[in-house]
Amino acid sequence: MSSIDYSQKIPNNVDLASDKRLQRALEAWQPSYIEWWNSMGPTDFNTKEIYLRTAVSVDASGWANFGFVKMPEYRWGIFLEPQQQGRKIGFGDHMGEDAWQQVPGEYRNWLRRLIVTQGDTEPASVEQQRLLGHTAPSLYDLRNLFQVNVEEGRHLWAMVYLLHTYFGRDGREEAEELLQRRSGNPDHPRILSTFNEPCEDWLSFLCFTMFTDRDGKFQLLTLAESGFDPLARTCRFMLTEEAHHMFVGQTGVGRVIERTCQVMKEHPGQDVKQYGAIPMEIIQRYINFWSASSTDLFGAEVSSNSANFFGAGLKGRAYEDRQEEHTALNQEYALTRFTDGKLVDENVALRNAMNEVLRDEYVKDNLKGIDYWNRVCERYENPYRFSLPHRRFNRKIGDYAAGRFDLEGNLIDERTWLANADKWLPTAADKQYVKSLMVPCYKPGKIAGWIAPPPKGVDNQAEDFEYVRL
Ligand code: BYC
Ligand code: FE
Ligand code: FE
Repeated sequence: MSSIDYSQKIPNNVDLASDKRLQRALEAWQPSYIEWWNSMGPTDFNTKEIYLRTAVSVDASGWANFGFVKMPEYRWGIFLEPQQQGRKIGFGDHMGEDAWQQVPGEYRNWLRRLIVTQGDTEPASVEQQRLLGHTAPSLYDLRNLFQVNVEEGRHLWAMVYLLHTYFGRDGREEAEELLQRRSGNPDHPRILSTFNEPCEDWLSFLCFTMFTDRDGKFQLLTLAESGFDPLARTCRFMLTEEAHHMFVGQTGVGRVIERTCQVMKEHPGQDVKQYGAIPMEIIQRYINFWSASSTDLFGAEVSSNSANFFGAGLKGRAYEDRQEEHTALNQEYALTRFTDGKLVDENVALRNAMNEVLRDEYVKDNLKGIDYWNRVCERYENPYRFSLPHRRFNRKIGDYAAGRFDLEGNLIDERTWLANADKWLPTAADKQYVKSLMVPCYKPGKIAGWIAPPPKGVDNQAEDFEYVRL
């Protein structure tokens, strides 16, 4: 079944109505979710009508449905890709066995932990972004923010569905807790690092959707391979939503760069700040911060968890089908480790390096984004070039957290770090300047002075379309 039943209280394509107990449990969680949204979501815009897309089916054409919706009335629901008959587990120790339709008992805790960690990031991001609606550079951008927010809300639904359906009482408890942790709260924080970082201005938001949502893409790709079939199916559908989030980030930062290029062209040799644009160096420092923090989200370079998840068939590699070999046994991965203050080349068992294998894919994908931004510079004949910091730069998780590394990944001492940190990471003055630009621009068709307009409207709407009725 690929079409989605919207006549139900909880829209779904999993025939929820046929399982009354589950339906009741989810309907009992629904008010807690709405309460969370109404306190921790973009609350000041709850009464506004927003031009949002809603999935009508899980097919490629299912996204063509746009309309005005108030966010608390968004039809959050449960959408899984259709089950493939006879699907087999594609990697690890259970390779070739039938994919699991129920939780395999011996892996229950690992699986629950993966689902909870994934689920926790979704509401966290909504909390991080909850005030950005007050300062969007245009109605187009405001609408994109809210589209991302409601879809992250739906991603939480996706994980809660799995917890309720397959994990019984402790699953329901975890689902409650997903609504209780709070981004940045020192007593009850979100699970993963980046999801506790403040995201208070739009340049941060655009970097977040570029780099942090891209971690989402790669983690979802690995879970889309899972031997636990319901997880794989839900992640495949989530990936179609994720693509838009990264589009917002990549093109958004591109438009900031474009605006700076325009100002530099019009006023050669002058400080672009005089004209309300964001200097390239500040953009680069924001890139450095958010890309490094998001690089942490892949976990430690050498991780027995990652080996266990892979061996058990719970979490594969991205695009596992492109691999020649799927057990990852008796193979090694060459890694530069950082131990006792020294960088040392070492071969580690491939399964233990799965976090790093995935990080490799992530870095490659990020580099494509950097190229895209540099093409914007080229188009304006601007000599500035952006770069991706080395994966060792400013890490808080894994081997490299124990040392200091420059943007090229060279080991440096603390003095060199302190002497350069202001060149590499956003300074208090940078943040203050960026914040000073954050004034809302909500006239249809108008755009704030620090970002270029989008080349094309959402759903091909005209330039002056009123995406949000304020
Ligand atoms: N921050 O063995 P290790 C998204 C912990 S984003 C804090 O390397 P593992 C989205 C780790 O939990 C995608 N703690 O860990 C994007 C472990 O803790 P314990 C989210 C961290 O398990 C934007 C210890 O350190 N999905 O969807 O191999 C908007 C040892 O580390 C961090 C997933 O993450 C960190 N950065 O790898 C909205 C997928 N890194 O056992 C949404 C599910 C590690 O000592 N999660 N630790 O208590 C996983 O696959 C794994 O949990 C991780 C960590 C890859 C995150
Ligand atoms: Fe998400
Ligand atoms: Fe996302």
